[in-house]
Amino acid sequence: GMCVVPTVGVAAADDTITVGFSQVGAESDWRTANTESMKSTFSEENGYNLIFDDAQQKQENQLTAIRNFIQQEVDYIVLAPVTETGWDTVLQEAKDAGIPVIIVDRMVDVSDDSLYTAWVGSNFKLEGQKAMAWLDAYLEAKGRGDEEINLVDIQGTIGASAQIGRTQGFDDAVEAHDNWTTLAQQSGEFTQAKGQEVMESILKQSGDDIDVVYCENDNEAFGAIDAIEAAGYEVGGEEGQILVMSFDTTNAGLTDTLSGKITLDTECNPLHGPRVQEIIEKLEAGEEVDKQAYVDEEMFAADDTVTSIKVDDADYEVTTITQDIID
Ligand code: GYE
Repeated sequence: GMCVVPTVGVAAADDTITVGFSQVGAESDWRTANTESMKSTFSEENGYNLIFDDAQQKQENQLTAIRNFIQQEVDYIVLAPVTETGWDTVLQEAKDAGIPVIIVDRMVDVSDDSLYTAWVGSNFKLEGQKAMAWLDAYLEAKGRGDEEINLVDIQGTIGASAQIGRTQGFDDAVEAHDNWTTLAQQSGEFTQAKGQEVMESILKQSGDDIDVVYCENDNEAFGAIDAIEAAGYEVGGEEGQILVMSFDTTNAGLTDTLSGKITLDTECNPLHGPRVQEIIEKLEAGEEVDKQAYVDEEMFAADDTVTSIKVDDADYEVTTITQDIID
């Protein structure tokens, strides 16, 4: 057979690019997948030295991490910001040190957008709009378009782009329907434990009245479903059941969609490692990069009641979940 000549595995020390990555935390399955994507992309074999910092959902920890990266004179700083505001000072420090900053996943809200080089992530408001357009079409198709519908919003971490956009999509849709009412709107911090706790207290107050629970991520949905079932209610898309909607399309989320516990799961793609790598490679080559780039995302429903929806005149397909999509 052929003799395969091994390529040299490790780049020369001088060529290694050092990346400091300030990660939000480990609050959700989405986050775990995102961390894995970043770690496997910025590996030694790929010519990188990754300094990874988990901020445990605290902005102050992220500020400390970024200042450490500056001290260590990393080549690039990558920031997944927990919330949008409060970054001006530390990003100015990075800029003064001449270190490019790439924002990933959630957004920063800064007065001067030269404080970061590029951002890549999801259009969270569009995710929310798509989900609520699906709900409208779904209830219509079930003959419930004129019924009084009571909704609960379990929000993400308050002030995070993913929360701001998804809550906006929810609020706008409720506002646009005279027969839709928000019964409760509270943060579940994007975690299963908090999602369950918040749902338990809402069920105690108004369990019998709830038609729809809009969870701003899958882990909150897992907690909410546990709480709903423990209180003796059924989850699902039929009248008399509590319809659960979610975001992220994690493996476990799609599994719950397949079983019908989640009626709609809207995708949020966590695999940003290669996208950030592409930005860094372009910058290394002296090429221009997009200031902001959105990722395309799909929607997965438990059944085929609704197969497409419209937001702002654009059409979006809704895929009916099957086992092979999860595999
Ligand atoms: O939806 C959630 C995670 O910012 C898109 O953060 C991310 C969100 C994601 O905790 O599961």
